[in-house]
Amino acid sequence: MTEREKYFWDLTGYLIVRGVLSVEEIAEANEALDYAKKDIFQHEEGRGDYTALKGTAARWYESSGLGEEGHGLLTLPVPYCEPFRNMLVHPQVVARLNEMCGPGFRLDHGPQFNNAVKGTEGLTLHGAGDPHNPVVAYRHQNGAGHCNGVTVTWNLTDSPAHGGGFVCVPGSHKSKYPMPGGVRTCEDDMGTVVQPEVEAGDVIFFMDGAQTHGTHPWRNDHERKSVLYKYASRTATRGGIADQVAPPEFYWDAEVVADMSEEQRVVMWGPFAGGRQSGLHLVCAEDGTVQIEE
Ligand SMILES: O=C(O)CCC(=O)C(=O)O
Repeated sequence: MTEREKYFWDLTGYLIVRGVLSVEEIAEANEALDYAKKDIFQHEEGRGDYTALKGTAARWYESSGLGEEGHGLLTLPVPYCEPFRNMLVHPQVVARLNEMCGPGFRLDHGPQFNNAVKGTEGLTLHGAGDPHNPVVAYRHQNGAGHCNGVTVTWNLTDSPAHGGGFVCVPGSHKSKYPMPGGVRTCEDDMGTVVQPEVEAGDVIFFMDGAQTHGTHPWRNDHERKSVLYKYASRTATRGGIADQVAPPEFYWDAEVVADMSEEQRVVMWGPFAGGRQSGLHLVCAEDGTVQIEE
């Protein structure tokens, strides 16, 4: 990662690396996506009520390989899985993730295939520590930055200016104040929202969760084909099977937690960030007792 890249990444919360894939590699990946598209999930109804993001229902393909489906872009039949396995540990990604979220980074979930046709709706903006979320926050100390959650987007078709697709609010990973509603819905974005112009073969890194980001409706005649890899630093958990291994009886031997109080059990959950029980935590009440809060 060059000094210029570090500057841009730290300042804005995202980074574009141009021309990572060759014409042949782009063609191979697109062929594999055309194969995978038979399993594309099409929402029945559009999600958004917001004029600025309205469109036909979103189309995507979630493919962690760890989820209930048990399949994904990484487990497509050979040779279709190969482009996505190569992207997973591509040298251009490894070099930068070692700086961005530290040695030992790992794939937390994905890769997710974001597919859109002309008129496909957008996605409301999210992230930016709103509310503050240490699991994916950005921080820096002693000359180095660190972000627990980094998404790497491989663009396999062009996203021209004003054509929609990935958008973000540069600098929002350091914002001290809540995101105004008009920014979230893009109806009054105060000029803060940027849709980076990218070409097939370009890669976008962004601070997923730390930076405000989302999707503008797709306005291009050609399809959008983006594949998103959701990385995390070694000890951060966001998705995957973390919620399945986190319950106290699983994470510890059952007899260790068998006779514990509910409060004691709360601290015996293994680490994970999303899902049903993630909000449970302990607080000290004014009367000095320890209580459970959601
Ligand atoms: O690439 C995009 O359209 C944005 C994806 C997004 O919002 C996300 O991955 O959380």
